[in-house]
Amino acid sequence: MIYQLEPIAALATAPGIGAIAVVRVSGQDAIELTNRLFRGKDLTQQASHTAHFGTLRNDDNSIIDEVLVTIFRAPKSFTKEDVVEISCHGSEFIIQQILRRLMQKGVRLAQPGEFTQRAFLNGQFDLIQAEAVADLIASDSDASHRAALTQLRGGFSKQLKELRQQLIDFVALVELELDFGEEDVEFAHRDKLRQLMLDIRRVLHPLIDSFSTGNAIKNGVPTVIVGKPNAGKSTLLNALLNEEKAIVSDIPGTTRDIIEDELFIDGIRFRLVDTAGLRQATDQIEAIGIERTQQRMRDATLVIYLFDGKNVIPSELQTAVADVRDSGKPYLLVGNKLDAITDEQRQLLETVLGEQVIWISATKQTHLEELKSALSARIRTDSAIQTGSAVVTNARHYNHLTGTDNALARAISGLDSGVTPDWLAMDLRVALQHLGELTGQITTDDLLASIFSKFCIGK
Ligand SMILES: Nc1nc2c(ncn2[C@@H]2O[C@H](COP(=O)(O)OP(=O)(O)OP(=O)(O)O)[C@@H](O)[C@H]2O)c(=O)[nH]1
Ligand SMILES: [Mg+2]
Repeated sequence: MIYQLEPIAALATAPGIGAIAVVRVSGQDAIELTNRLFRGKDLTQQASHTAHFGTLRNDDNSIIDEVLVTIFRAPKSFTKEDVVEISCHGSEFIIQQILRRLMQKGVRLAQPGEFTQRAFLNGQFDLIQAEAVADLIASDSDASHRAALTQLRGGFSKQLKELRQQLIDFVALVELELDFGEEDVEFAHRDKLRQLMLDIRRVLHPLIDSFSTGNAIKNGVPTVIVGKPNAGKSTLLNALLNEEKAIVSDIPGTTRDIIEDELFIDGIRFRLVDTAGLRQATDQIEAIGIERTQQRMRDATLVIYLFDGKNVIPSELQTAVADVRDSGKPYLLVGNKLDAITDEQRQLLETVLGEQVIWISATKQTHLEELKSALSARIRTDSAIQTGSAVVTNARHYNHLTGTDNALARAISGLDSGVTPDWLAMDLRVALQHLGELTGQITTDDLLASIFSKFCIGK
């Protein structure tokens, strides 16, 4: 069922001066109302998906602009309503005049995200896809663009919708059992139900796991540079960023606070964090700095452990590296000051450490490209990014995915311990609620308002 709501209009292109701007009108009588301002062909008589040159006029017949009007007839449009796109000259004044004239004819200004909301309500796509539209517009890196595009194309929602439908069928059977009360009947085949729940959880888990990657794609991979004082962490940060962001000196303990900036490598955004060197603090401020370093290390997705290849005690280094390894975080071991050491020293350290070291010179900027490739390789080995499969980037999705998973886990353990149908039905209903809210089959006005208000006007 397609609904045509009252006509709305907004500038669909970015505000400001441009060669062309597009004003979009959507809703009941959008074509007829636009036609009242238009001199050219009679738009109401034209086929869908056709463009027409003409002028837009004031009531006194004076010209506002020469325009190209494209018409889309319901349901073959973005909103599935009648839509008119008016391409005019990109002047602020012209755009305001056109919108003003449309208002005079009974069109109202669109709210942020209202076009997309209508598209959603008319079943153009589900909620996950609608949210992907917002992500797509906001995407500013190759990886976030790809993640949004995968979701827009249907991503994981189609599969989840199908599984939800199967689960609904089971819940109906379980609830039928409740109607029979005391009689000991079982309409819902327990083994099949169990299998279905396991299947759903199998779909959920990679999605839930992908959230940390998804979040990293969207907001940048938190990458922390740690190491002893004077290892050259700040020099490395500056070299990677190509600017003198952090203070460098030969005094150990120079950096005391967190310094952070973004770096794009192969289309992935890294959030590089320089930290205070790790050692026994000599004063209170340094102690706070070191505590912050440790916090950042816990929050990081990737750790660069940097050590000074020249001033190093091998056994100490071994212990420090073991600590990093024990933290369980993915890390890169980077040896600095390659310019100041001999090949023998380098080999000795490699033997002691027994793992791969990326050797660089931060001051001379040698092997920085190797380090960058290693960083991007570490993130790209994540299969989700590599295969372009669906990645969860949205906290709302993540919450409902985990909510579904927890409810199903409870239902399964309930099945195993032989709970009564009413308990089972309760957990299943919670799972269905989460799944429904995830794909937008269950919505509330508040939820929709909060999602679509994050869009910009004209979307
Ligand atoms: N020879 C040589 N010296 C370097 C290199 N990288 C850094 N240094 C020097 O090492 C000293 C310490 O550098 P920083 O970048 O301040 O070291 P840091 O790890 O940030 O030190 P803290 O902030 O005190 O923890 C400075 O004198 C740098 O010039 C390098 O590749 N080769
Ligand atoms: Mg420093």
